Amino acid sequence: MNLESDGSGPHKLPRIALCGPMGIGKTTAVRSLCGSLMSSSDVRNLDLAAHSKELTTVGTEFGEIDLGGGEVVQICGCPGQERFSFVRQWVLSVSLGVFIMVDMNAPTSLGETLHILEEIRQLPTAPVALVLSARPATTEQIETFAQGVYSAGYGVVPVLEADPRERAQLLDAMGVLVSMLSLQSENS
Ligand SMILES: Nc1nc2c(ncn2[C@@H]2O[C@H](COP(=O)(O)OP(=O)(O)OP(=O)(O)O)[C@@H](O)[C@H]2O)c(=O)[nH]1
Ligand SMILES: [Mg+2]
Repeated sequence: MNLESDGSGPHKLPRIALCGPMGIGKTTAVRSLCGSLMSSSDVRNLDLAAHSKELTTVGTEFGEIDLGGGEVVQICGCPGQERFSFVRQWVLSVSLGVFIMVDMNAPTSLGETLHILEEIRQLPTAPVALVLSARPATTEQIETFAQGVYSAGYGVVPVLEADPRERAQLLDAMGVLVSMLSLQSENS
């Protein structure tokens, strides 16, 4: 497997972005995957109306993981608050792949996902996108969600399930994304 980097990372590593709403577990996932090998940009959360958690991400956070066979990727967590959407848009523009993390139980999840897919579609070089169902969801919920994405005109976007606290589940999802990227680079 040989992923082509877009050359924009500090070490020219292929970059994979995590985005999704406040509190879905982006920082948690970067920490699960990268442990202490990460830079964080969390500060005290002053928007307790949006989410009651203590900390929130206001910049970007970066970590690295070795997927084996010498394949190292950079993971980049975005801030979830919509006032930092410009940060997300920048991260998406310099990433090869993106996980859109969602809670299928939230009524806003489809709209938020379509919004991010539209941002991705507007980019000159769009990253490969996958949806990560980050909270327990039924098969029916996942199918309805995937159908909603398809009906909105964004094609077949794979929906995978992973708990942001579970490294093994995240690595499985990462493996699927890396396979998709490899296929894309073979076909281009
Ligand atoms: N129940 C549950 N809680 C989770 C899960 N993943 C993360 N959490 C908790 O949810 C909270 C939010 O986690 P963060 O990782 O800070 O969320 P974030 O997406 O980075 O949020 P912002 O940076 O504010 O956009 C933390 O207290 C986590 O412990 C999960 O899968 N299930
Ligand atoms: Mg965060």
